Amino acid sequence: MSIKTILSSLGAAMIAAPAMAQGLDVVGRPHDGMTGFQPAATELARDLQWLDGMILVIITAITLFVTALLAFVIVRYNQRTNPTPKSFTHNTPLEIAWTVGPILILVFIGAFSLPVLFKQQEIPEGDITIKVTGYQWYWGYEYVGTDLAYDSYMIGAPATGGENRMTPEVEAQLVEAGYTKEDFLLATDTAVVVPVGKTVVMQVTGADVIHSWTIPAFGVKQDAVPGRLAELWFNAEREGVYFGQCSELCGIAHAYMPITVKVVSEAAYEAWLQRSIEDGGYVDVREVLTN
Ligand SMILES: [Cu+2]
Repeated sequence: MSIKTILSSLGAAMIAAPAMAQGLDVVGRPHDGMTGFQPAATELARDLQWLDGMILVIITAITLFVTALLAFVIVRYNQRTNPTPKSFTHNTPLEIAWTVGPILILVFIGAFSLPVLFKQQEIPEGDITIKVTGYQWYWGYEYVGTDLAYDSYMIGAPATGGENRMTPEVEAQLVEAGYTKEDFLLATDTAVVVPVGKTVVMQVTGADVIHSWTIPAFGVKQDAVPGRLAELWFNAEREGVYFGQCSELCGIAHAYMPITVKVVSEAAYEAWLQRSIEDGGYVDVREVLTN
């Protein structure tokens, strides 16, 4: 094969690469300089984002009310305008009002927040159960009921030949895996693969110290405590790539154990699971998406 042929086929491969880069949109990820929530990809996330908005309205109203009261008192009852203040100490109707008022507000908030909390914490029957174990500093996944188990390291972590920092080699690995340079600190070598529209139960535990598994766009977060098996659940409504990060300070490389979840069609999931079980380990999900 001539140099020219090699070069042209390399070029063709590079042009083809972005098209099949992921086969999936990156939906759930943080963006520089932004605040607020990632797009909600589950009912749970929608619920808690709505709750956040509702409580923000209440907090804003209370803050404005208290600020207005303060301003009124400063203007109306300063030493100049009110040289001889009254000297009473109690006002029963007022005290009842400022006790009952907050109680009513808290009961109102509780009436909306408790159902959301229960929905998160009452774990439904899962279509798929995945056990996740936090290690210093990576995640291990087991597809319960199958032999499939694999670890998941950040691309650029020592286990993938990196040094937890951005280098040209790490950038090349990211691109190879279908990500971009901007996905450094988020993208992992393997991913949790789940089907869209199915109830997934994650059993969460830790092997050494406490870690915490989260996907913000799913509205889920659960401490991974050694010796305990906690559970969370989600039902992702949209195919795509979702990122999370270990959320319990767990040692020196805590910042370098992110989480990647790939939500794919049911058919792609079945094909991926089958291939991975046959191969005895994680198969890149792009192989079943592009075929
Ligand atoms: Cu951690």
